[in-house]
Amino acid sequence: MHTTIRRRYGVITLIALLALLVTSCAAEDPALETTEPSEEMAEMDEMDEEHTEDEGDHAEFAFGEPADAAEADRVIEIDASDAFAFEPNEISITAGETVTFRVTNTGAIPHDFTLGDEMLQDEHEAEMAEMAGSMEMHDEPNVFSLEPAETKEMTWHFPEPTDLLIGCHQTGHYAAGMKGVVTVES
Ligand SMILES: [Cu+2]
Repeated sequence: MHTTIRRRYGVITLIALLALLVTSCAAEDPALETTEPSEEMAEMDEMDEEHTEDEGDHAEFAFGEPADAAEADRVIEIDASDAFAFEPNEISITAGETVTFRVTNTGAIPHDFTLGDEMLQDEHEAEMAEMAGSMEMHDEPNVFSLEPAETKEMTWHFPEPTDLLIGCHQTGHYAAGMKGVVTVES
């Protein structure tokens, strides 16, 4: 008798506990639904932004870093022309220098200017080929596009000797030789 009652009490207590648990969970549920997913999404948005920013500044470039124009030791004027060429197309920089590239599109068609090592240029060429015509390229710290007659500047700090290239990745331009050699010497 005693054991049956005890067991019954036990079962009732268990059911009561379960009910309590379910209700409290249910009470928390709406809160979970309303706050957490949006917080998660906000975090994901932030991560996306950070990710884009990372891709943007390439936070660690292997060849120095973007710098303020005011920090430039000198300005190098470069013309980008419809002859699919940069002029000059050989640039010499001393390690430690901060340089502003002032690039002018002297042509009648759009050009762009990408600073990077050969691997970066090749990657960018592939990216541009992939999205040709589908979307407009946006400027990055080491990349900008130039409408006809437009001039833009890029200031870069070069801490170490390295071999770099400048390139235009409008469809067919790079392959046609629209590139230049940037040598950072010790
Ligand atoms: Cu070009």
